[in-house]
Amino acid sequence: EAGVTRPKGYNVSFHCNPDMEKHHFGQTHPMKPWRLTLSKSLIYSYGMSFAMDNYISRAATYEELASFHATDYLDFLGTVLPEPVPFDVENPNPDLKFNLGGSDCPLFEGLYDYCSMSAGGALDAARKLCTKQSDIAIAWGGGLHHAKKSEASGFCYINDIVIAILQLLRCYPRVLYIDIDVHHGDGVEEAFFSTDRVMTVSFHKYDPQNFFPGTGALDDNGPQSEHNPGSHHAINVPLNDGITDEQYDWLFNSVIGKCIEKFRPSAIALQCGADSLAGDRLGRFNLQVQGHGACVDFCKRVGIPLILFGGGGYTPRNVARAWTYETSIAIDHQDKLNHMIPTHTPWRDHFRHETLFPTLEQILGEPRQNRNTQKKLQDIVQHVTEQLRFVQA
Ligand code: ZLV
Ligand code: CA
Ligand code: ZN
Repeated sequence: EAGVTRPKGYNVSFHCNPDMEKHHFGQTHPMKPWRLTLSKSLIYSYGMSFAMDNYISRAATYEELASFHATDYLDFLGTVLPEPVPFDVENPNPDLKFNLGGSDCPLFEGLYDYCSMSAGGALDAARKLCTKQSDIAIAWGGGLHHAKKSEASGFCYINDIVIAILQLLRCYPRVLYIDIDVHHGDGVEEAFFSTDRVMTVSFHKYDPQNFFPGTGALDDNGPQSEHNPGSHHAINVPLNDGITDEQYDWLFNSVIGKCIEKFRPSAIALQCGADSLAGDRLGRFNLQVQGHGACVDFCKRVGIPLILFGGGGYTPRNVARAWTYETSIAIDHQDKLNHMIPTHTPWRDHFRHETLFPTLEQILGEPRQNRNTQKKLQDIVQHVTEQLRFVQA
């Protein structure tokens, strides 16, 4: 395609599975797997596939899922049928087995396939970094950071991130996990509580009574003991509504800059949940595509292997804009984007009523009042600096 040349700098691989995108959580559920189709359609319409290695990912095997998950959980996940849990007047809040079948984590047709395809893409991406065939590997179908060893949580059933990081640990001594989804990355944090080979950092809206999952306070740094090598390796950045690009950029640079200096990671895993964008159906922040993408750009500039995951994101057109912009950063085409005209209007004319072609940079939604003071942000950086005194690479 004219105008698209292979960048000299980085080898980028793109991992997706169109079969994953066909699944439905249910009419009213905010998680829409077709946002992946919309994102891909926008990415391809800019010709970006010509600057990357494109792979249809396979489904992860049972054994691969079992590298993190308990087998009784996997066995149940593989056999449950998408029957609605019958309503029982005697017991209106049934104890769900493995938290499966409620309104956050419904049972739907093909659930096990959906989960294993999400994990398969993440795992394929990690393997490309291990073999050094890619410098940056993209798995927008992954990023399901709430899933626990034996429990589904917050729209997540299988923790593809944990599985992919376990793969990275086979060939890299230390992995820095960064989570810019608006929710706390609790499942990934907990999985690596007891190792000093993974440092986890989550930026999120924190309001324990009113915002899911309610964990991730500034001083939540995991189990602290002299016998736990993982002590001080869980970092949390709790935020209030309405944080702006400028504040987020300053915080991200300060916090991640210090983490890299102290921890000296050999690879970075970045969860790019797009629900931290302004206008997100479930989100609370005021980030624009530029501010969200600046995190990807920062991580890329570190110059070590980088895996990009998707995650949350509940206003599909904004999700597609962010992940398209971030794909362009990976392939070093972000400066050209403004001058490029996509070859077709994406799938189902989802953008058509906005403009003839989607403007990547103008996202939908009213800004929220910013409730983050500069003082609070400085306190966060101060606390992180103190935590990192205990860390050595
Ligand atoms: O973006 O849900 O608040 C990664 C991710 O981080 C809750 N869940 C739990 C705690 C009590 N429940 C409420 C149950 C609600 C069930 C259905 C919704 C339906 C319509 C609109 C919004 C929600 C909803 N659910 C909003 N927030 C929740 C959270 C889970 C958030 C998961 C974020 C996942 C993919
Ligand atoms: Ca987060
Ligand atoms: Zn989220």
